[in-house]
Amino acid sequence: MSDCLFCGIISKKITTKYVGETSELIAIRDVNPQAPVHILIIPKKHISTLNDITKEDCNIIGEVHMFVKEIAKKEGIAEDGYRLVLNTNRGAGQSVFHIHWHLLGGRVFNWPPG
Ligand code: DGP
Repeated sequence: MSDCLFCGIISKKITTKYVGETSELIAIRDVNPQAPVHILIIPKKHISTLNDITKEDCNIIGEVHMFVKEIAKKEGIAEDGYRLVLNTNRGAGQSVFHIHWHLLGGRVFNWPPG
C-alpha cells in the first residue's frame, strides 16, 4: 500500500533498525521503545487490523509466534519473560494501520495493562 509507513519500511524505502526477516515477516526496533527490548513483528502482506484477517492469513499468524519465540531467545528475554501485544483500532492504541505485534521485554510488566 503506497501510503502505508510499514509497507515503506518493508520495501526498504524507509530506513529503520532491522532485527530479522522471514519470507512472510520482518522484525524492527520500535522508534519509541516502551521497554529495554521493544520489537515490532510485521507481516509483509498489508493487513490493516486484526479485524481484517481471513482464513488464508492463519499461516502468517502462526509464523509470528514462531518468529517471536526465536527473537525472544536471541534478545535474552525468553526466560525472564516478555509480553506480546497486538493493538486493534484506535481505542486500543493502534496508530499504524498495518497489523503488527509488539514484543516487549527487559523489564517487569504490570497487569492489568494501562
Ligand atoms: P501501534 O500504536 O500499536 O499502532 O504501534 C505503532 C508503533 O510503531 C509505535 O510503537 C511506534 C512505532 N513507529 C511509528 N513510526 C515508526 C517508524 O518510522 N519506525 C519505527 N521503527 N517504528 C515506528
